[in-house]
Amino acid sequence: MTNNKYVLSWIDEMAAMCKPDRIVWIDGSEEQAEALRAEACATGELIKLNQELLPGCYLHRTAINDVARVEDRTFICTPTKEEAGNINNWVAPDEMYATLKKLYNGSMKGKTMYVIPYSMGIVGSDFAKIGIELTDSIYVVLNMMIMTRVGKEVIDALGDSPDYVKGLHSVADCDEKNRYIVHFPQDNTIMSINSGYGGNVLLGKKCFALRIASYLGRKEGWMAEHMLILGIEYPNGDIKYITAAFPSACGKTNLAMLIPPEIYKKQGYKVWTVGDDIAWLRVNKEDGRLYAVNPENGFFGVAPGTNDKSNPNALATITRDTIFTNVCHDLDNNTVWWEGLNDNPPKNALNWRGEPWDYTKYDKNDKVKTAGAHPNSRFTAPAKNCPCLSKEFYSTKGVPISAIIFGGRRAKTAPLVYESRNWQNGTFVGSIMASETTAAAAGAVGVVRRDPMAMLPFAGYNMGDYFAHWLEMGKKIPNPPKIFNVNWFRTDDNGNFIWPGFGDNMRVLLWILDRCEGKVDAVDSPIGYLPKPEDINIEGLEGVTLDTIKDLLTIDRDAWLADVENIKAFYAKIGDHVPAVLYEELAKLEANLKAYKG
Ligand code: GTP
Ligand code: SPV
Ligand code: MN
Repeated sequence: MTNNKYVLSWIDEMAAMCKPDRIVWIDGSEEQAEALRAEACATGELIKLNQELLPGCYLHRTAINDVARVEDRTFICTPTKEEAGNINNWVAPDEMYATLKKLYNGSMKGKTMYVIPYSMGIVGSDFAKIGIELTDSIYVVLNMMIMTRVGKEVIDALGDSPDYVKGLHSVADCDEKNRYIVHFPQDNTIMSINSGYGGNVLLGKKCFALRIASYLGRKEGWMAEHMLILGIEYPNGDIKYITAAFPSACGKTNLAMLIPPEIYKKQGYKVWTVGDDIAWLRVNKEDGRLYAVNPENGFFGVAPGTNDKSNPNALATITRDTIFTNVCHDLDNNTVWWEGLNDNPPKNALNWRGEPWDYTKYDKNDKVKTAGAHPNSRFTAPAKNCPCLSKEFYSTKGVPISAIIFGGRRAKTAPLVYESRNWQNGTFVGSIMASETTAAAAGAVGVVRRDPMAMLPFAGYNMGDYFAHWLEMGKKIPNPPKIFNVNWFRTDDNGNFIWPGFGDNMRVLLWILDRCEGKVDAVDSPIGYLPKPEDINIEGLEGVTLDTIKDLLTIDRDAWLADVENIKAFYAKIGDHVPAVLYEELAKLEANLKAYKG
């Protein structure tokens, strides 16, 4: 498909190591994809679902030991440890290449090596970057064909340039102990082995579009962030755009596709989705604003909790041409199910492991064992299926960003919303983000950890330098967005969420946009500007009163002071690359809190 000598010699080298029986180029055609689906169904890798109810939809199960990203097996192999920083796992490149070479040796024997040329961003646009993934998994090929732009036009756009990201993936034995997700930023190279799961193997996503891209962004003066992008259309037709960084499984897909509450819908407000997971951001020379594109072409979303009330747009998106991973298989009608879809769990079903499933044994305290669908089960669906997809999704220029929002899952401490004082203070607010861990990564769930800018597992270099890059970018944006922090997840004494969330988050977004326009006042507080409680519109909200909002906006001085100590320890762990101005911001926060009477 190409004469590009850099590409051809690299493929030769990788094939000599992995020893596949054959090499097949993916051209992006529907005929080829259909043949691969048929082959995967024949081997059991995919299950064809009810084509009347779910046209073009398939089910896949990963190995039981392989259901989430593996942060402790993810490495950033820069020449020096200092470049990767203390937060990332690091091994010297030569040593890591040697380790991997042994594991890849013959790992594709008896298999096919698929060559997937793909573009992150619209092929040939200024924002776009090209990658080639080599993989022995049809599941990966079919997912990449949904999540990215794949095929002949990409390799044609590359021409004879060496400027592409090399990605090698092999499922090998799916051996947990030898699972590696490795990045060599200086070599534009990603190597993944012994996994077949999502973020570990769809190399265009977290590996390229965040880890490698964040490294490139620092070098080239732009940003790669774990952010959704959405547009809010006002009744007069104006559309304002927001990006929001929340950690994995903390609500990006849901916010990106939200349906406005009735009171706004009837006035003519609309919400448009540009992206649900990753944003690439550049300064626009003409108006000096920050512009965002979504480099992906599909959604790899969390299935559990998705239903026609929480996210009807997602539900509509996944009714066709979708691959479901690790959900429950309803055998009576050959469809899929997951916890939170509805109150009718299938009676004759297989759980995510493929075993007969008894819904009456479901225990929400032990979901992994007793659930029909794995808590991190997912759908892969084309963006074009989404009923609220923004027409700007197809724009090569991106959308101008009015507000950047950070947010985490905090049962206590963080208020519903607050505004930072300026870009530097906003960078600080992002750097101190914390969230309870979720099932999106292997390990304990529900533990509060600091997750700066939701990038803890995704920054491709030293976290201190990443903060410095944020501060540098601020100096390069003549008209920067305002920066906010939100928390939809405060709970009451019984552990119930206080704020209704989902579509009603629009009420908070509108306050944020009003602040950006200078249309509404705010109250100064030790942590930043808070809304006046009456400025959060609660019209039409059952069970939420002005007192509820007041409660959601309280600052618990002692809890915050405890957080300050935790932040100090976290900054110390990141090490001496943390910019001095962030320590100044931290000192200001501490002084403000100590002086605060509540
Ligand atoms: P990744 O794809 O892992 O990056 O996740 P994400 O940030 O896109 O998260 P997603 O929107 O898929 O939401 C994850 C979980 O949070 C789902 O179970 C949702 O039901 C739940 N969730 C999303 N938004 C809200 C909200 O506003 N309130 C509450 N209480 N739960 C929410
Ligand atoms: C996340 O974990 O943030 C995801 C899913 O979006 S994965 O692609 O597995 O990283
Ligand atoms: Mn994500």
